[in-house]
Amino acid sequence: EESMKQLERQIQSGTLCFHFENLYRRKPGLSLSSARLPENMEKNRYKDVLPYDTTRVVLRGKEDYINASHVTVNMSGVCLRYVASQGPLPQTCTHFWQTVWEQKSHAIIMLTTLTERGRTKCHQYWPHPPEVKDYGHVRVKCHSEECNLAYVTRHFTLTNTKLGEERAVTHLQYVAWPDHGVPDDPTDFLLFISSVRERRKGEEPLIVHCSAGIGRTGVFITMETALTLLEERRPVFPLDIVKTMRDQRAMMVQTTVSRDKMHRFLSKLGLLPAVSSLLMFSC
Ligand code: PTR
Ligand code: PTR
Repeated sequence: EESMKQLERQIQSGTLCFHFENLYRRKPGLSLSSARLPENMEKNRYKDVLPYDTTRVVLRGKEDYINASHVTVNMSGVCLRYVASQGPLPQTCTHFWQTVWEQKSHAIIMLTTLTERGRTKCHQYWPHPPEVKDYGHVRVKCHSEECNLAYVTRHFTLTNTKLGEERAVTHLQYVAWPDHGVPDDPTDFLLFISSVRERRKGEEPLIVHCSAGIGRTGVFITMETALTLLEERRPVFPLDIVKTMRDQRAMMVQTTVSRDKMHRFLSKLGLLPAVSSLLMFSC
């Protein structure tokens, strides 16, 4: 395919990286005023990673703020919906579960471990099985926890104690993403993405988070989008995906890996140069 060849040429020549470095990290002209309200500052894990007012997730009720953004990728006939969020803090777990409930999500995709190199990256916002815990009006029961090498699958039942309604939610936590790096084994990561894709049903957004909700979350969304486009035999333009995301949440996708590492991915994956090229984006 012509577009694949073009993409490969852009990788080889370094122009893809060059254009990536020159993309704006934040869309000019968009305000961040809710995130900056004094009462909301303590709800932000990193004070330099804030949602735009236009795309932030607005909670029902008086306290309407969470550091999370609606991200919709709509290109070449493919439309995927996400909520990109920071890793919950102790004081924001309730808001996080309220988001899961109100957005009617079936799945939460977690791309970080709770600590990395002794530093906290995310609060444990769910109960251990078989415990039940209330987060505001959302009661969370964790039924099971199964691990394989790269990820953990958990099954939750959510009960809205105000409405008396129940819903099943799957938690998929990728645990093999090294700090300051890219997944070492691209096949692992691709497997994880396909197991996520199997859980998509209907229009409801997936909740995706890492620590800040920009680096690894951005890579995940890029990859799922690319795989879906490839399956539909549509061309993949990775930088268009990154730009679309940054128009909805600033700084999505953080850095690129060296060309060496990319070549290792290319040879490992063989048939999927377009996909592996996307793995060059890391956090
Ligand atoms: N100020 C933080 C830093 O760069 O140290 C913000 C930050 C933290 C940015 C983590 C990205 C991070 O990665 P991710 O979005 O994948 O959790
Ligand atoms: N994505 C970052 C970058 O290279 O810009 C790398 C990074 C990752 C920076 C995690 C900071 C991170 O968090 P912390 O400093 O809290 O470990």
